[in-house]
Amino acid sequence: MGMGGEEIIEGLRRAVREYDPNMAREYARKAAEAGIDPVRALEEGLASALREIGDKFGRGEIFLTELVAAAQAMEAGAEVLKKKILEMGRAEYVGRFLIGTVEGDIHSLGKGIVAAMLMAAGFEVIDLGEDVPTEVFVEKVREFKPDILGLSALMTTTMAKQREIIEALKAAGLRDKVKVMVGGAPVTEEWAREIGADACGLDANDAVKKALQLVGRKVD
Ligand code: B12
Repeated sequence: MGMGGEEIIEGLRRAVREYDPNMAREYARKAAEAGIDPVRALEEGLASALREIGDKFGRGEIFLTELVAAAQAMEAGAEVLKKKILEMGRAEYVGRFLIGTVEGDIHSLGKGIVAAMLMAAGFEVIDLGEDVPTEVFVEKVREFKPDILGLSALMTTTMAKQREIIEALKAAGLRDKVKVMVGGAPVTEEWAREIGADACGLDANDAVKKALQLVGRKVD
């Protein structure tokens, strides 16, 4: 027999803590082979270690180069696990989801996981990338007519853009034509209500559940 689940999850965490993309890829493959839920491997393995590293960075205990290296390790493992998520999804089409990270913000990992999960749940996902200007979100909503617009913001300083985009949609007469979901580490239910978003996704599972509800699908 191969390794146990907990051992593999710990290996994923270690790969991020040791800034080792090869190890992350290797343990991600092991997780896939062992039939571990890829979302659990992403969240409890890779992302939990990356957030620890983020806290250390926030306290000034490590340098930006180390944060970058940890993110690269996470990304290497996430690539393998996202593929697994997509393989597992065989859902019928449920709607179109336009997603992007707001202007001034280049964080992409969480958005990428949410996008993969939404695809597996049957959404057609159009990813506008990172550092997306408010006007571009408005233009693309007009062009693609998505059912839902998802806005990712990872910093307290860029969260305000989520409000700005909702206001810009109103000014363009588009607000009642699209549902808006917000997400990212600093985003809360309270913030979503305050800025008039339709929902917020606290993690990838929560994001999928609420997105399905917004397009009128039953969720168990
Ligand atoms: C990795 C990381 C980076 C990487 C990003 C790599 C990449 N390609 O994304 C790098 C090293 C490049 C980086 C850069 C910076 N970072 Co940074 N980073 C992080 C870190 C450690 C983890 C973020 C992450 O990927 N988490 C893992 C994923 C899976 O989780 P997630 O992003 O939260 O996403 C989940 C949910 O939030 C939700 N979700 C996310 N998006 C969406 C969208 C929708 C629509 C929905 C529904 C749900 C949803 O679902 C996701 C899946 O579960 C965080 C710490 C933290 N606690 O978040 C700091 C953090 C966000 N960064 C921070 C800072 C300060 C920076 C820099 C300014 C550093 C610098 N001096 O240059 C730059 C910013 C540059 C810029 N202009 O954006 C601060 C922000 C502080 C603040 N003001 O709020 C944090 C909190 C670290 C800290 N404690 O200081 N960073």
